Amino acid sequence: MGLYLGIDCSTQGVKAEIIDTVNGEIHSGFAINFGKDLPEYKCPDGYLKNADPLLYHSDPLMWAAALDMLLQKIKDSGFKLETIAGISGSGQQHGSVYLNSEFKTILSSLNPEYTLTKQLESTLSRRTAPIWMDRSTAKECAELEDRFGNLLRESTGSSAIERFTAAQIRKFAMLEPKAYANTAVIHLVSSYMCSILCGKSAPIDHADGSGMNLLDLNNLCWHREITEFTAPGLIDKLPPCVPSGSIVGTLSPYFKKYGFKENVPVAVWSGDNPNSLIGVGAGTPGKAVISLGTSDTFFASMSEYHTSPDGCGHVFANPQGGFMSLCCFTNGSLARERIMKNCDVSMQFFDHGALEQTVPGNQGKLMLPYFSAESTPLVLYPATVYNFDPAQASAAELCRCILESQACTMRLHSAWTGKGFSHIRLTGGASKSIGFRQILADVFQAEIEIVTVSNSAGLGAAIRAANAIEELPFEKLYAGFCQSNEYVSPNPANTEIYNDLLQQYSSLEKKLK
Ligand code: XUL
Repeated sequence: MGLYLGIDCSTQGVKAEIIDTVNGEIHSGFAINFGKDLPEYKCPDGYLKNADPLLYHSDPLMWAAALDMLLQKIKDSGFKLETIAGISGSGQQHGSVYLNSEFKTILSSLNPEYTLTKQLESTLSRRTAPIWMDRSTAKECAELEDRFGNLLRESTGSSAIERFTAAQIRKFAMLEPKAYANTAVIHLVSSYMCSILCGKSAPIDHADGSGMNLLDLNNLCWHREITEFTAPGLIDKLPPCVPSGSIVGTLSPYFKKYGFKENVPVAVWSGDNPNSLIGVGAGTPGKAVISLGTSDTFFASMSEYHTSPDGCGHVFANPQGGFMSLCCFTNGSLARERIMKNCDVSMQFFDHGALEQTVPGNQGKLMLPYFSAESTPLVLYPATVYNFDPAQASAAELCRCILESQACTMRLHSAWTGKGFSHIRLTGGASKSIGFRQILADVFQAEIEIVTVSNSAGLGAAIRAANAIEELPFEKLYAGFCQSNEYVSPNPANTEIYNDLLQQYSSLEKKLK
């Protein structure tokens, strides 16, 4: 029994959740924001600004710097890191880090007198890391689809997807063959951060590995033909892929300076969505999850393997066993913030005033909220489309419009995952919005359950660590740490209104095609 640390390396920052399996406490609130705390890396929103609207890269050294800063912050808070019995983590999915042959040697002898950044600088064979927001690989996706067609979706759980790692690696290998040849190992954000903690190159877990278009979900091994086609010699540059419950090393002596004891076990890291599935206690089939973060995601544990017919949804290995579905809506909080900014209104108005001044269904006002390229449905170039004149609409109408439109797209594009869920767990920053909770309950005709910890990815990582290291059953950990404390029921008076709105949304979307 003890304390387990879950580190969440997300798009906009790095956070920690610590669970105490003895007394059931959760220690939260340790966070580093890339824009605010590490401005020298020039990633105010977590990525480097680029003139190309399809290109989104970030700086892997910034993630390492944030790890040092986070642990220092925890230590400075007076929390005793020597009490930590095990660690795991969570990374934004799909991002890839390219490292040369020095990586392993340098990791094995990290010097606590220097920062991680200083020591890792020379290990990058590609200075920047493409992240999940990148859409610059349409050509490579077309090549993968031409070569493998349906096999790609049936084997890897997803059609060729721009932000997934296969297309990103293929583009790099084609455009920069020398730098690719100089790459000894390609990590995901999760396995890169895990490697730093363990002081050796760490494996990728099956769940995060599923977001690469390279893992054969039939046998949970890298798919030989797909890796061979993606880039020469790729299979030798990929770390091993292991079950999400694996212990993959012990904490590098470098981290003793923060107060950790020796040989703390480290469980393999995973992606943010698989970790969130665990962090909200939904690792077995029954409940769906909506996570309202930088992107909005809808996911659920699956009772049987089936893929998304429109090619936008994904199947990943589920950290608790079996599979999970996932639909990613890139324009999540980004679109909500844009509307707030355009209307010059505060969060308070967005959530309360706007909804009180308007009626459910908003008299049919809808928009396609593609302020940046969208993953579901695939829209490569930003395009906001309204079925009314936004210049004539009030701020209240525009605010209701974005929330109802986002709920409609989530409902329509998640239909393939299962036959309607009667309970949906809500997590992420915007889950605090009372108004959005009711709209989601009404549009999905489901009971919405709000979980207490909003950083479900970090919590999921801590729970996975406790499960892997202490062998505590997931059900027991869910009962202790993943309770929901608020519930919102659908309002039957709105059923018809939202059924109509869903049809109207679907017609509007067809017009864009
Ligand atoms: C999922 C996806 C995002 C990232 C960042 O496919 O691209 O949700 O994991 O959170």
